[in-house]
Amino acid sequence: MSLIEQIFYPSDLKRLSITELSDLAKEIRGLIVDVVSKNGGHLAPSLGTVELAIALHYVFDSPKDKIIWDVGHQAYTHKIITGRREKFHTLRQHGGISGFTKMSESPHDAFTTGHSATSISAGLGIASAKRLKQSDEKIVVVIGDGSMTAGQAYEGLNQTGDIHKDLIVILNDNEMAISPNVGALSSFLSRTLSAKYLQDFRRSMGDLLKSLPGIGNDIYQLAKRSEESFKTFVTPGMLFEAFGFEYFGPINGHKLNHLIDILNNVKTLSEPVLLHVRTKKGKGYPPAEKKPMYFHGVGSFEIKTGNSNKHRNGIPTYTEVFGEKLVELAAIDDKVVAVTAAMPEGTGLAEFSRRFPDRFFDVGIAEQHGVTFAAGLATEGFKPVVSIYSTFLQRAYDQIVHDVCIESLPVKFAIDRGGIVGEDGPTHNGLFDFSYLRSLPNMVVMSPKDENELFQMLVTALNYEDGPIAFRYPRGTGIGVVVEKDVPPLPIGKGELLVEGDDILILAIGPSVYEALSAGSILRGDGISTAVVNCRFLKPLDIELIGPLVRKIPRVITVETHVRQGGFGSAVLECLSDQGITGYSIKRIGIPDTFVEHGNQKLLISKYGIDAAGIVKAAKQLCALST
Ligand SMILES: Cc1ncc(C[n+]2csc(CCOP(=O)(O)OP(=O)(O)O)c2C)c(N)n1
Repeated sequence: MSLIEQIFYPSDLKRLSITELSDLAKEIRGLIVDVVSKNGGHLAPSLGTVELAIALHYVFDSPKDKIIWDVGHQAYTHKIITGRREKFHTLRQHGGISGFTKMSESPHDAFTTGHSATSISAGLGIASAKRLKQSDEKIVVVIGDGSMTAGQAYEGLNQTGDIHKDLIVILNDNEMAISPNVGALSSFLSRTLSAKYLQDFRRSMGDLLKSLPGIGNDIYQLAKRSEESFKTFVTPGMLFEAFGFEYFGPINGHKLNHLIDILNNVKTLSEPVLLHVRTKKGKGYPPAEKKPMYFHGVGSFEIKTGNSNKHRNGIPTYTEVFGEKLVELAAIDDKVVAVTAAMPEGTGLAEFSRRFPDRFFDVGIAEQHGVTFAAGLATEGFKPVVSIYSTFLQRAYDQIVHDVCIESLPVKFAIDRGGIVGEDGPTHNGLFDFSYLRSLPNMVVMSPKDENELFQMLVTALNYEDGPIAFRYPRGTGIGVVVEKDVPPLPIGKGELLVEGDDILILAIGPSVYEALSAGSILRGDGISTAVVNCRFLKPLDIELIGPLVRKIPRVITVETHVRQGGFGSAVLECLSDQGITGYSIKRIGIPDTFVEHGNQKLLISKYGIDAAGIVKAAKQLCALST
């Protein structure tokens, strides 16, 4: 029997020798590669933490001791050795194992994660609660160097040092976020080599000074004091020591015996500890070691070559269209600048960064800072395009309100991954942006029905100088329409009546427009005359178009890939009410008051009835109600 088959829970690990644990690490890597090659997932991050996860569960006693994985995308080994090996083949599938740590999935998942840099705050909260309860469990947090670029990490460190709780923070340093890590901190962390030279130098200087007769020891003490202050300028420990942490490392995160020894040591300490561990992203699977960025989060692939299994149908993704067109527009307008928060590839800005390095800003995993930074650029007459996924922009809400909207600064928000994203699940779905943006004074909000309209909205945004403007588009490929070479800006606040009809009025926005068009054809086939409107603008809503249509066709359906509360349907209701329009019946199609679980994007859209079939069903119910 293989070793992995003998491991159900962490207690099973504790019976193995170090050599057996190393063999187990190999088997675990095999399982991870096998499952991710079929289901897709965060391969490179999880391959980098195999030994770390084994060592942590070998030394600590989960779930009594708490292990918190920041983001949670690197926790596949943790899942495999905490009771989920047999279900691991369902990773990221609907009803299967989540791709992130999730409290409702296992008592070993001490905190639900998905967004970066929450782990220290959560860990400190748990540690503080444990001490109030006078219990002595250990709390361990694992956070990547990429996530250490996020401000929240420092808010957590700051309080930990201040209240001096015995929290163990493990810095998993692989010099990468999704792309190579950015910022002053990342170069600071990699100064280990100079620190090592310094240590050697210090040792030989000390020996020399102490050997001087008479004054040698005094000079040595003096030198040691000044060297201490010098040391702090060059070692990565400086920062964490300043926060009140005891710093250890850096150590090799793939050497199980070292990891286990040092974890056993730090376990005995009762103060804040930062253990700096060096790991290799993609470790053990050559294609991922070679291309850690590609294998950070990957779709299904062929194990032998690492090549993607996805057969592209030639239709570009929304992200690709956005990235390509932004480059074209930036080439003719040098005021266009782009801002991303550690996701140049994911947001389609990689080519922009190569073509216009001076006008490209990767701020790190710092969405809040990125938005205020863009506001600063806008005050100087630039046209900042802030491209952030819908779910991560939630982080920067106050900055949008306070730093952008109050002064109506012309910042352009390109909001990718709006709607249901699929396998990444509830932490990553972009289902709240309509409601959080449309409530803000001065903000214009658009959502394109297809990739050509995305281009039109980008042009509209770059031409709009009166204030902030946002356009929100989904994950995945476009509809397959031709993307024109040149388009004029859209008139602000104007929708379009796509199909006339008499019995049912479908008001849609974003990619739901095509579902509405398909539903319209089906309904017409059933003798129900259906009008379809592409609203385009959530704010301002085109009441001049919608009002008379509702009066004429008082059976209304609104469709959106967004929660129903506060979204597009709500905007329509509010608008009709404000106009004093009554006497209509309405069905709002969208996500009910729930978090949407992980699973295939199409499957979930259909599950929640946001597709043509769901619209047809709602239309027939409306017709039945009013006949
Ligand atoms: C707030 C937020 N912004 C962006 C992301 C997208 N994201 C997921 S992992 C990641 C990089 C994290 O780097 P690091 O912490 O070093 O972990 P690694 O993947 O290198 O193990 C990013 C930017 C996120 N999860 N949360």
